[in-house]
Amino acid sequence: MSTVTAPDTASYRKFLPADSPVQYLTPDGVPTASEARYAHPSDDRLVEMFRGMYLGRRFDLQATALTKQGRLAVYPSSHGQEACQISAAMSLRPRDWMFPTYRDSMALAARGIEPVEILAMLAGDWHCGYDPTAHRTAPQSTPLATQLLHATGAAYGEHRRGSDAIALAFCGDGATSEGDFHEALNFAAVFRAPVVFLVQNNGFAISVPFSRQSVAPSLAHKGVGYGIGSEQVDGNDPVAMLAVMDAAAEFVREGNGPVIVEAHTYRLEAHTNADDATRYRDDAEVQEWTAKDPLDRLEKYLREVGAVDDAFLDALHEEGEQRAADLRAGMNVDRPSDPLDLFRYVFANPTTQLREQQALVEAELRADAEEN
Ligand SMILES: Cc1ncc(C[n+]2csc(CCOP(=O)(O)OP(=O)(O)O)c2C)c(N)n1
Repeated sequence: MSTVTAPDTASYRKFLPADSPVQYLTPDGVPTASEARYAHPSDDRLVEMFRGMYLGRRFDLQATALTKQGRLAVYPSSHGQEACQISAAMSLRPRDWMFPTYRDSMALAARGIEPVEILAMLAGDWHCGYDPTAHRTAPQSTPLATQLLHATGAAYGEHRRGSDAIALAFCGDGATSEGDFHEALNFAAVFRAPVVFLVQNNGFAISVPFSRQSVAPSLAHKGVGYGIGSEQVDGNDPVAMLAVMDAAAEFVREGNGPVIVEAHTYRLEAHTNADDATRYRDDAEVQEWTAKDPLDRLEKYLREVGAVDDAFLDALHEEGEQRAADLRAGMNVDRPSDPLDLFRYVFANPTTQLREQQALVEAELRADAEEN
């Protein structure tokens, strides 16, 4: 018995990448004349998005500060990538799956995961901090592009079980040079796994600029070669991002196979707090992208259409500060940790080396306890 149907080439032709990134708002927040390609999101939905972006940025700022206070080992900021992450989270229903990378903490927050839990792994815990099954959200993946294969497998499994759940997987521009990226896209294409692949092209893979990553017309065009739906979008334009992500999720849900979306955005901060970005890029470039801030852009639009006002923004500011204070308090509580957990939960029958290492740690812990 085969569950594989022949690709419907007509369906993915409806979702071929535009010549230039889809844009609904100029950097000044003014609607562009073009684009009836995807349905314009309602103002209510855009207000919800603005809220997620605003709170996401406050969370990001607080997490960066926590690295300086020694409460987080490392934090990869997504300052500037709010529109990409919040639109992605909003395009999913609770029963859909999300497969994030280390940089997608804002998307996790928008999915309703507790901020303290999101930061558990980055604070040095051995586990991801939250229940991946309950939240239908995989642990944040650090090995580049591996999560794309997991997402493809999970989505294909859902499809075979007859469920209508889809998966959304994030990756960066650098990850598209990994073999796993190609394997995931090709498998998903051939077996019509319901996955949305969102590539946040933020210009850099640590210090490697995008020009050393690909010479394709766009990363979205790679999808054409796999025979899947593909689109490129201005990743700092919240309206365009939500329009495209909603359409991509819908297209996938309708059984048309996977979609790849490339979001053109920019990483405004260094790769992580351990990186010095001034060694490989000019401040002028950072300033140029700061002027394309997705939050400013959406705020201008929403004020113009009368969907938000000072009272709304003041209340949101208060809420952001309260959440930041709660996060600081939560991160200042020492987590219970047992070093022997390192040896549990991995192998049913641990290897000889692991048993030896466990005995060493146990001896060290006993010695410590006797000393104190
Ligand atoms: C398989 C693998 N190779 C190398 C690394 C080291 N590494 C960590 S982040 C990174 C850059 C990734 O860049 P990109 O995919 O563009 O994502 P971004 O960090 O910009 O969000 C590299 C090479 C890794 N984590 N995994």
